[in-house]
Amino acid sequence: MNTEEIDEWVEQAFKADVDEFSALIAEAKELLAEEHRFRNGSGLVRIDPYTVRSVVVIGDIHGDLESLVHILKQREVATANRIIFLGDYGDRGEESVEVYSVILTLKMLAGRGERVILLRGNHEGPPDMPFRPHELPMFFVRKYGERGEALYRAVKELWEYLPHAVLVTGRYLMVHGGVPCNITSLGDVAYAHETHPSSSTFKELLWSDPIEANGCFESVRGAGRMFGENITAEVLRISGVKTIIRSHEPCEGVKVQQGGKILTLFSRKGDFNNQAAYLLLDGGMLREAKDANELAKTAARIW
Ligand SMILES: [Mn+2]
Repeated sequence: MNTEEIDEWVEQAFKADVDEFSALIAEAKELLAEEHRFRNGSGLVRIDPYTVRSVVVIGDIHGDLESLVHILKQREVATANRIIFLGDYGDRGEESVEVYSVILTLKMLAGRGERVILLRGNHEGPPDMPFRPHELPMFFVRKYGERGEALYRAVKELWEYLPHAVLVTGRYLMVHGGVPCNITSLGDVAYAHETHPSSSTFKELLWSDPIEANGCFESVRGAGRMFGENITAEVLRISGVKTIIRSHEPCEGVKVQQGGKILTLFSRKGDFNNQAAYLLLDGGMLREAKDANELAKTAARIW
């Protein structure tokens, strides 16, 4: 992809009629469903750091089309072997509908093989995990009238096929929210969507936040938990990785917590922050496992 192509996707995102948008969502859903079957229903995507040369990680977008387009136009993003989004595509930003259009276009053009990975955030959760603000349905109706409701329903169906974690073997574990307080294996992460709601693992992956303490605490969000450094250390051990990369909390692009075990990455500019960032993992960042302090230093900031 080059900048002219991306400009065309944006133009199309603004002018797409209902039928065009509906076709895009249907095609993307088919591709995502196929990838989901290929993983045997697992919500965990595995990346081998020895066969992949470069990985770009992008945090919450929340309807910030300008930041998304800025990131996609960077040469290192266009040439990356994998582009991973950490979830939360719509809501908050006025251009949520257009963000969906661009992201799904990117997904379709990348084709099979999980080159573009769209993780599930708490704003793409199952029907029994309500969240707010949720303006996406309103944005669809504002733009497309009554038929916008059907587009929104189609997008919601697509969420069911999104994976919710990425493991870069021996290096990094990526999720939207945080790590669960009571897991014994990576299989618990991989099939968290299937054990939901009898287990809270899925909710914690999508909702939780780190805290500078030990233990597990009730979250002020009313969903998920606050997880301490000892919990993170145990999940790192189970996963065989060094660092958790997540999004979910607004920050000035990046934030390091728990002695470098946690990197928070935020890729939208808006209500709570003036700076956004994305992360390029290549060379030594893939050859060796780096902690969040080292990752934060290389993160590319967007002003
Ligand atoms: Mn979130």
